[in-house]
Amino acid sequence: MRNQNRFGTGAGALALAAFLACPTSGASAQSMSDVQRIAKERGLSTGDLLAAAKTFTPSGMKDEYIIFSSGGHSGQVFVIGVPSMRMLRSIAVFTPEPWQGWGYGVGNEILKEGDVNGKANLWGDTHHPALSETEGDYDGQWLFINDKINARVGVIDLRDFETKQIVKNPLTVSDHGGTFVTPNTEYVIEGGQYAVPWGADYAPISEYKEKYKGSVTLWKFDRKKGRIDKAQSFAIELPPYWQDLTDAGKGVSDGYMFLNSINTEMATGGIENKNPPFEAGVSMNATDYLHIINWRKAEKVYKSGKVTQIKGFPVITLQTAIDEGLLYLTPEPRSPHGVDVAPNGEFIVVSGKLDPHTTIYSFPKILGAIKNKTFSGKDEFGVPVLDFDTVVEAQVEVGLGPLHTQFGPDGYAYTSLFLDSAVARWTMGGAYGKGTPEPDWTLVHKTPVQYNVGHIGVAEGDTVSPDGKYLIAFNKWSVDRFFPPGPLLPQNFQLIDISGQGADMPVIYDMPIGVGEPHYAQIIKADKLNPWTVYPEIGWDPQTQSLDPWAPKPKMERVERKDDGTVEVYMTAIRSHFSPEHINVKEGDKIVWRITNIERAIDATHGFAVPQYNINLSLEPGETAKFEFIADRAGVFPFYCSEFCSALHLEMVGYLMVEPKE
Ligand code: K7E
Ligand code: CUA
Repeated sequence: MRNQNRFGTGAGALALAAFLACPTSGASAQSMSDVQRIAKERGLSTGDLLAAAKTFTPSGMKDEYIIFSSGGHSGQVFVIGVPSMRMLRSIAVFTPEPWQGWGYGVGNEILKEGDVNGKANLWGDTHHPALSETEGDYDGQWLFINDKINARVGVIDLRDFETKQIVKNPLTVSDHGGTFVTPNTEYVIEGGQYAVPWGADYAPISEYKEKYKGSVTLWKFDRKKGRIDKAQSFAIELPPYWQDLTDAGKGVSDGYMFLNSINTEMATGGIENKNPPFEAGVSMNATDYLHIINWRKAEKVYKSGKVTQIKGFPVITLQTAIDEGLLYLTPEPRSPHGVDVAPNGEFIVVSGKLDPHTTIYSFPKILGAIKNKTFSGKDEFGVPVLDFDTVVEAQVEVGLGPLHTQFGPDGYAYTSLFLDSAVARWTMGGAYGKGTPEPDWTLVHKTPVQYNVGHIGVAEGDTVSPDGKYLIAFNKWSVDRFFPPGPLLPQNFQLIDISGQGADMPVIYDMPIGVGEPHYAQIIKADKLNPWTVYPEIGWDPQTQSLDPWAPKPKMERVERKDDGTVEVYMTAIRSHFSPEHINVKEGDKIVWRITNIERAIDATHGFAVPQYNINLSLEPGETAKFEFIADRAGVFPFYCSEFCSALHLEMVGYLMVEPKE
């Protein structure tokens, strides 16, 4: 297995010799013979050495690309550098995370926005991150991420890589077709998944067709506020097919969006009653439906007021969507996973998991079929079905279990093959960009990966201008690739060099992910990101991204007892002390504690941890935080800085003294 990604000696070795002949670390004499000796000792091929040369990133050298990866069950987002595949940080979103203090004193209100019917749900099943776009290209400003289990969307500000908002979908219980953005981030799209009655209210499953609903929600994004504006958001009712992935049109298809579905059978399972299990029930039809939605028209319909309020949320009903001509269906190979719009927006690629082809739809042909009413019929709910042969441009046999497609800059498309455990490269030659040397619509090469690849990500590969260069296979199983840390094995991100043409696309790095199962990730050019390294001013509140007038500053440190008995603490933190250091309160007091990190040095982060009260903050340079608690336990509680900020870090401490009532 291990040898399949190796390639021979020759030109590669020469290039490598030149690369390695130049010592970078000032170490003593280094020569090619040392390289050869070590390679021999470790059993490395020339291909391995070349892969190392392409990925090894010496200390201080920065990565060219940044991955924003879903954190899977961790409910977070992972930030990883490419090509080094070094994990840079996780971003806490749906799950409390103590290093960042998320849910332990900071971010508590934002986590609370994610409560479901008043109940905390402190994990997320994150699947699809979406970077904000301007004219269909990543602009490096915002990041959105869905939580499939509870139909929630998180909003992350890429100035400080922190979560600013969580919205809970009021209509549906689970989402999968999110998050995807429209080309100018007008809307964040959140498609549902498993059909339920509105709001997940009860209705017997025997009333599935009447009471269970499909839907897609368009969350309006307000760039100025950096928040989803719920008051300008709306949803569209869809048939109770399980809508799956989504993509927004761009270029020629700007204004449209496309959604897959996986249960047009409307199977309701029940293996215990001798019904076909869901797995078989939802795969009986030869085809499912690709949903084609004119979202600009939907926006007009919503703005004109032709909506029904359901669960306090405006919904364009299925009947209105049909009457207004904003929803069409067309057959697609059954049980598809990805729907991916090519860079110029002309082609839409769908893969049915049980069909070895990718199916390529032509957007101009779709428009023509809508205009000419070239329907092959209507579905049960009266939605017009566009004739398949009229709207399909091509089908390419790529291999077994095709899932997701991404695009390169040169007319290549890439599709993950779950069953083949491979990534297929095929041509849309001449369809956009420079065009490949191979003829149109041809499978060019398959690179084996280990194992069971789900999504793939090409650098900027879902934008109007893909960079190519790198592709990452997000593999579900790692089996024998790493030391087994018990029976629960990590997932495996495999980096593939796609800068070559034809069959030249070797795997060059493996990165285990042992903290949840990431699904999708987007890969952005690092120079498009412009994060702060310290907060702009001392006393900055990251939740509002503005100066907090209440933030404690030097010489303003104090403890105040208010008339209502509330105790307010105004504290500063700097290497290597807190001020004040004694906090005396009485049992039962309500404490409002404000603390500012008054450092201006990069990386001078302080922690703030209080034992027995479940409090831990992370205070980055300039940051202020406010947290509240009832001092309901009498005693002596040494609080300390939980970040190793300085040599005297152990001395960065103080005492919270809670005097008993009597
Ligand atoms: Cu797992 Cu996009 Cu949720 Cu495919 S999805 S792998
Ligand atoms: Cu501040 Cu440790």
